Amino acid sequence: MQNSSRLKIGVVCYPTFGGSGVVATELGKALAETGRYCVHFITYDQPSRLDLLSNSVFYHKVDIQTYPLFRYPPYELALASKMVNVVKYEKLDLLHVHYAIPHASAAFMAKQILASEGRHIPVVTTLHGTDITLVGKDPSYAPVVAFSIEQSDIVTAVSASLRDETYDTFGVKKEIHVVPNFIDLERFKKQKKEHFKRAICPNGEKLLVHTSNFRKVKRVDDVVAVFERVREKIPAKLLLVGDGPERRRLEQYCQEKGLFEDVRFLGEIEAIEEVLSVADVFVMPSAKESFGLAALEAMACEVPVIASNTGGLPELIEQGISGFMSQVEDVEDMAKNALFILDDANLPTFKTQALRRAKEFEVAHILPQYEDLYHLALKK
Ligand code: GMT
Repeated sequence: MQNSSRLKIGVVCYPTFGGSGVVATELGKALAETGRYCVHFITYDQPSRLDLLSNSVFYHKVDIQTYPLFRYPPYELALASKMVNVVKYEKLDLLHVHYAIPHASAAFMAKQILASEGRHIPVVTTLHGTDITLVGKDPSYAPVVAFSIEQSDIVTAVSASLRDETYDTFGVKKEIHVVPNFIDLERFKKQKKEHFKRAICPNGEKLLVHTSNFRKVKRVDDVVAVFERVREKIPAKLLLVGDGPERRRLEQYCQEKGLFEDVRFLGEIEAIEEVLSVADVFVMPSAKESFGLAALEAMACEVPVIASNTGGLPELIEQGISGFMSQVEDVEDMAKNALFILDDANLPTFKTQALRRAKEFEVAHILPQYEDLYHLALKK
């Protein structure tokens, strides 16, 4: 298909490691791969998973001018100006912004500026979680978040739980479409990594894995608490992947508790599927989780999940089938369930079920849902 006949989508997201940026980047890449879209990423840095630029994937950097007068450089204004510029010069058909703060409000401003010049640009906003459940509901942002949700042409949320929380928190009337997170099963699949497994678990220990950005909401302490209880009963190791504010304190805790032989902190890893390929159980005890993309990535690599019963996790994990969920903080129950899964008599079935469930979220099933919504937005 000629570039001129492809739909041109501007994608705005946070480029850092983190669920919303990953979803936005993978969605953009998948859209471009269909041959029906040109995708223009508009961000302050090249998104971490945007490794491939082609004649249908482009990256536009938001330039932020600082000035000694500014204590806080006005990023939202720079972003809105960049959106205006890219829409005009790349002749975009639609903007898809991921994360309400500040992307949806910047998109509103860009839309108004373009309208004043006689150019209409529909805006699709995807809500991911922390933009609503943690940061967005704070009174210092809430009126702007509510307004920009109402003003978007189409709004999506990554789970029914997040949709309902958005209605409850902001009282918005706008229809919110649920489009769950998705997975590329070509990339996320169990790989043969026996040598890696032997290096970590030389005596056939069971391997628990957690990946996150180590923010408080992830409750990484509970991961370690679950692991300690599991290790009391069976030989086990724990891999903690990622980095963030809680990491240093936890590393210290593991040193003090003499856990350092069995708990390894791997930091940020690009090829996360290689680590997941050797895992037996994935642990996600978050206080809040609007969907739980990291759990889906684990399941696609045949890893059952021990999680908290919060947010959108019950929409992903089937209790007692592809994993188990417990009340937030209930590390005793999580450890009991982990031991049940790790029993050799149960583990193979849980692994099979985790993969079966993950297949329901394959990108090929979810992409058309976004495409239908784009076409709806274009009619507005
Ligand atoms: O929680 C994270 O690790 C990052 C966070 C974000 O804001 O990027 O992820 C949120 O969006 C993901 C993609 O839609 C969801 O899978 C995560 O569940 C969600 N995180 C929370 O709700 C805490």
